[in-house]
Amino acid sequence: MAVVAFLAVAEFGALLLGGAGSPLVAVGSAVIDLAPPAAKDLMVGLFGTGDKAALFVLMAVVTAGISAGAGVLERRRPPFGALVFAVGGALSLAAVTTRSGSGTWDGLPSVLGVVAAIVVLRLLLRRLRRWEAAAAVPSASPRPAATERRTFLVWGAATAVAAVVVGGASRLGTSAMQAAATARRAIRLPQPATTATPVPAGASLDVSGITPYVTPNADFYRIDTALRVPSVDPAQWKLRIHGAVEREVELTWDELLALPLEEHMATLSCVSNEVGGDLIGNALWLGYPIRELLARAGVRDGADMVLSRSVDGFSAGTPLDVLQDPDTAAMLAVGMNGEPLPPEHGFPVRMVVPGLFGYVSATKWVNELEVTRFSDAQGYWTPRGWSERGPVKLESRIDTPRDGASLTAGKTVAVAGVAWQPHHGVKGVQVRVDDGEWQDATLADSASADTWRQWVWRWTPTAGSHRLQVRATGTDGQVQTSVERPPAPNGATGWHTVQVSAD
Ligand SMILES: Nc1nc2c(c(=O)[nH]1)N[C@H]1C(S)=C(S)[C@@H](COP(=O)(O)O)O[C@H]1N2
Ligand SMILES: [Mo]
Repeated sequence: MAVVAFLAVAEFGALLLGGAGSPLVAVGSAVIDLAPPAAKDLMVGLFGTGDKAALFVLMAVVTAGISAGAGVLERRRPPFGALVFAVGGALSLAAVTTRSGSGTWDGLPSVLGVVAAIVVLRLLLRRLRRWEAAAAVPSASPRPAATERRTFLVWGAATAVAAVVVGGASRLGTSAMQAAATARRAIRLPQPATTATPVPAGASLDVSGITPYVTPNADFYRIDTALRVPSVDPAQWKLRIHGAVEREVELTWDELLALPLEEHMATLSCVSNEVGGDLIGNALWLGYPIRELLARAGVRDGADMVLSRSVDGFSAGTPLDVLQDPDTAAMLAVGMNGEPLPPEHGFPVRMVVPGLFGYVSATKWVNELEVTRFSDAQGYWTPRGWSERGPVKLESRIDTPRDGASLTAGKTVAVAGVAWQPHHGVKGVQVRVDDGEWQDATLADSASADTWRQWVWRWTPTAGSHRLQVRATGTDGQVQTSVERPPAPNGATGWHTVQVSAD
């Protein structure tokens, strides 16, 4: 058994040795691309924004298991164990070379990795056989069994350590990542030509445990299919606008920054957000209106969608009318809360479209806008079981007290949270206890109808266990539905409910 475990570590390490870590990243990405929506939902649901780490752990366990199996197989029936690695290598090669933006040499690590794995496997098995022979028939070996065993274990440990060190070092970073990081630090964003409405003092309620009105960048949720954050050097960045246009437009980073930029505060949320979930955040964006760029290109009749693409192959299909609407601040954003976009939020340039879920609008690391039609093209998630269109739904959330909280009977507490329907805005929030009458909460101010609003309702619980529920009303009079729906295919609905007790 120790032998099996040993082979597992050594072989897994040998696979890692395959250079820039690309086999793992590519296979993981292929898994993400091929996975059914239910699987994606499950991973995001179970692990939230830690879904990528979980995927890697899962892959490591599966790889270790297969490697151990291959070791045993190679021992019993060579060369079938080696063949397992060859097949694994071929799959990895396929995953790497079919990723968008892959170059000619990107397959090399997979090939080298497999060769390394097979060499290590053979070497270790030879050592293992010598040990076994020495143990079975002492005279068959020039050295005693204990020495052979030690040699085998030392070889095993040495290859494992070497593999982990090489694999780890090669994952630390490539020159492209360094270039993008250096460029980001050097950037001084221009002053906006049009500044956002200042955040009113009344937008933030003084309630402990409530979500802050503006989400700090470090706390902003991150959702994307990129296992490795794409590193884009702004000096190399270009946006191409093409498709059903009068003239193709190309825009460089310097040209974009020289345009009159606008600032706008908007809440961004993910279609995968569960009722009560935290895949939503509010930020001050700095960027240039997409409608101006579309006007520059001259949209031809018949188009109804813009397919935006990112450097890593993700795409989103956004309704053309939303992007052209002069009252919607759909922008090509370069700044987030006064800083250049953080790498994981799309540096150097992303889209932000108030009122639409991220998967149909918020393309990060964007480099292409194709003017087209919904009947001719699809965004990344549409063939994977998500709706073609994704307007954000009217929702509200209780931030405090938390589900399961123990309160003191007779002591007044703040029941508080946020409510949103970006682009329309929320005009009322109500709370009820144990299916009683709906009670009006106090709404905080907001900087625009594109952001969420905080709300609070003071409550003095009686002894016992209680159920708190919240619902919001939109500025259009729509009342948040009680119908419970899952995130797929176009966003969860239902009332957020928390259970608390008081004594
Ligand atoms: N390139 C790229 N952009 C993307 C995605 C992606 O997978 N790749 N995911 C989208 C989704 S589903 C959401 S909800 C938002 C999330 O943006 P954030 O990570 O900055 O919060 O980005 C959108 N833009
Ligand atoms: Mo999303």
